Amino acid sequence: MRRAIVDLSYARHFLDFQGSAIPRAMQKLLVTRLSPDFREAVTLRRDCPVPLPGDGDLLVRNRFVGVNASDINYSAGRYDPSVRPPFDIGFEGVGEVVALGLSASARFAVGQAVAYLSPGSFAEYTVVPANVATPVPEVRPETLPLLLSGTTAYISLKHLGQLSEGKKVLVTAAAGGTGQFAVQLAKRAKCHVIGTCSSEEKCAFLRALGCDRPINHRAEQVGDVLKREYPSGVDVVYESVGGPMFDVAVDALAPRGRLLVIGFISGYQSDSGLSPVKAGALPAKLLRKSASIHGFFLNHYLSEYRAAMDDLLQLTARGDLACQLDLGEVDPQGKFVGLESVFRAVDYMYKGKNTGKIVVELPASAGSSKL
Ligand code: NAP
Ligand code: X1H
Repeated sequence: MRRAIVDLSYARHFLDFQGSAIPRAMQKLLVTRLSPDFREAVTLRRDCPVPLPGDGDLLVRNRFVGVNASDINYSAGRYDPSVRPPFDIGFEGVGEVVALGLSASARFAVGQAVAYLSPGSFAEYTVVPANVATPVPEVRPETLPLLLSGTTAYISLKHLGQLSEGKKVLVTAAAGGTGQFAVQLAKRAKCHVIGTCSSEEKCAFLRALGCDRPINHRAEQVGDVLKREYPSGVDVVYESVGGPMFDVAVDALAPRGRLLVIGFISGYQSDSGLSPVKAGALPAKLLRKSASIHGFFLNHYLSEYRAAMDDLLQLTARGDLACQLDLGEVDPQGKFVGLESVFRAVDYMYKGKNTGKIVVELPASAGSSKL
């Protein structure tokens, strides 16, 4: 059922935003059956009603949406096993406010550019609680990598990393959406940074970020490099690949080393979602080195989110933090434009093709029926 309109001025905005009416119908991606195979789980619907914002909400017209490794954990129903399809998908977006509820109008206005982390961004329009939206100076894709990928690196390293000058930090999937920030933040903490990736082009990107020792895992055995060049081990690992890479990382830990489990992307596409880690040997390995493993899930650190986002925005505004986007320019089928290209962008990520954060552009002039 459509929610009641709470305020007449807002009703006027809703009907007529800068001369162009908000459509009645829109496109969105919907999870229609649970599966880690994104194409199997997700359907593009063209005839969905544009939702109405409640009192504390914004209605955002999405212009750029972020693709995340965990979109397939979400489409597999792993986030909340009690939720049944159909449900919305997409974690984050940047766009403009086109309508809003009365109490949201204290901080926002129609036309305001916003960035947000909230479910349901793979849609032309998304209702976003005003308290999870960040006002931004303009609708630019460069804010997107900070929202989930940047804050994950920032909060996990700050709260669990215990970084200090001279520590050796290993970042896996270092040239990806979140890895790029882990590399730069560890460099800002004056650490020595080793980063894994899958190509010479990504190694060059990592060098440009300040990474001291990029390792192309297709050209060199990561475990061999670490044993040879870092015989006393690494102090901190930012680990998001899982499988054999996780075992390599555990073996590389220095005495009192810390391993942050950020993810295990190599396991997400399998039905169980479980990573083939040799967990049986872990207790002895950790005890022998007084080493620690820390799981990290951003949703459990939301109290730290606002401060992290503010700091990241300042760092990028000052030019002290690079924010690499991958809009699909080098994909043979071209840039990721339109909701239908989210499928292609997920494939691209799982083929290991991306450098930086994958972003899909949603053109302003999507054709839907007007009110
Ligand atoms: P991303 O790093 O931009 O892209 C994934 C990268 O992982 C690829 O470019 C590729 O890099 C590698 N890769 C892809 N498929 C792989 C596979 N099957 N096996 C091994 N490596 C593979 O993705 P992201 O969205 O930023 O996510 C990166 C990791 O961070 C994921 O594990 C994700 O779950 C995690 N994460 C965790 C949180 C949290 O709250 N804990 C939040 C955000 C992200 P290479 O070139 O290096 O092979
Ligand atoms: C309540 O806490 C959680 C935490 C993670 C609930 C679900 C998950 C989840 O589905 C995730 C997840 C979320 C974000 C991310 O970046 C990586 C991962 S990995 C993962 C998961 C995968 C397979 C499973 O069997 C269980 C969790």
